[in-house]
Amino acid sequence: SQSCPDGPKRRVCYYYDRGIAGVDYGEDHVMVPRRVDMAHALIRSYGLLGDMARLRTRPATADEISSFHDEGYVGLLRDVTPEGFAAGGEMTHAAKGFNVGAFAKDDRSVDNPPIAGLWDYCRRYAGGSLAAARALVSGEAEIAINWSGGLHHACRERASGFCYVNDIVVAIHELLGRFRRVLYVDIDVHHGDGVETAFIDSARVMTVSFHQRTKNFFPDGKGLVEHVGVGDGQYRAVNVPLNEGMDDQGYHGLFRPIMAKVMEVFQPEAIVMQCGGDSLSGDRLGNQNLSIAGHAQCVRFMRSYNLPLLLLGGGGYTVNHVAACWCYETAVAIGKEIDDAIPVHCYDSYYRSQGYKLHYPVAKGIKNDNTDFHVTRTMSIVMRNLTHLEA
Ligand code: TV1
Ligand code: CA
Ligand code: ZN
Repeated sequence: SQSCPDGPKRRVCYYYDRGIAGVDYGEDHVMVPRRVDMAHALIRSYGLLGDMARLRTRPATADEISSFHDEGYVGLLRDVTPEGFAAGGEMTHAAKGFNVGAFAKDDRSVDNPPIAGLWDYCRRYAGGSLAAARALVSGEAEIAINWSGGLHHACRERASGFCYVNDIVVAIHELLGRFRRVLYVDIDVHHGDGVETAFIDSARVMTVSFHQRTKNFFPDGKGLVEHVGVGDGQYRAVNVPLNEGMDDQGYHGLFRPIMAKVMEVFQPEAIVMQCGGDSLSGDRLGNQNLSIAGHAQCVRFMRSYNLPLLLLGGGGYTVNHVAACWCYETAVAIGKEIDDAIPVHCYDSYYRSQGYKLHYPVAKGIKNDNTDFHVTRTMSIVMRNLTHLEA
């Protein structure tokens, strides 16, 4: 096969469903599913669709979703409607019990609204991750991509943090049918709590999350460096908490040695990577300072191990940044250099503020609260935990 700067080109499968683009969390909600359509439009305008096979799939079924989720919760996701919820009866009560439509404490915003087309949305983004996992299982793809997936907070019987169905857990279950050990890596700025909890006592799944851990930052109280997993999963949960303002250099100073050690001690047969774009500089929710190149360097690094790789989306609340990031990471997956100049396409006005360039500049004058002391301490605790898995 043709070579490229990061070694041989890979067989890449890509999932995109335009039924997801129109999903509306509410007019001032920060989660905007249209960013996936923006990423797709960029990917198409760069001509990258010709370098990938397109995954065409049916939406996930209730049975497939129930491989992880509670049946009562799945029933609610299927039945709840904005109108039924607004009526204020039994359905409203049931929905709130599953954290759908409930107000956050001391807060008037609803993280997980009972949106129109909710069940269809869940089935489509979970169906994409499942099809992507199956393409890796069959060997049809070496890398499979679903930017509409990566909803890492959803729990067995409740919605959390804009996530209803945990497509990641469903996809990992599928991978476990073929691969003995699966590594999960989460570079979203939030802790990957739903995935960590699902596999907290599993020896076959190792979870690693890099995330912001500052006062009141969601999900509060999760993802401490001391949280390492339990039972057979002990030392197979890795948490790398960060203060605000991490830059590319500092991030990689942690990411590379930690992931190299994880690969050495765990020896996975497949890798799932949640590529949340809210760790990028200038995000509406995150306070980190990564460039697109720095974010994508994490993908490049995991890709260099030449294992079956599932790439998923996640957070990302400054839509032009996240769309540019996922387009660039698609090119990295393929192994193709793409020009910094954004081609003329339907969303190009969104990139005016960044001079129609993919690689927008990181924010200047951001304080990096990750002191050498803090980073060295975190690194040494994580590395010491990992030595427990040495053969
Ligand atoms: C509606 C309208 C909802 C405006 C939510 C930011 C909004 C947030 C909104 C928001 C917002 C959160 C909490 C409060 C728990 C609640 C996809 C007691 C301007 C993967 C999920 C973050 C991140 C949830 C998801 C968080 C992901 N932050 N405006 N809500 N507390 N919820 O803090 O990891 O990226 O912010
Ligand atoms: Ca994370
Ligand atoms: Zn996030």
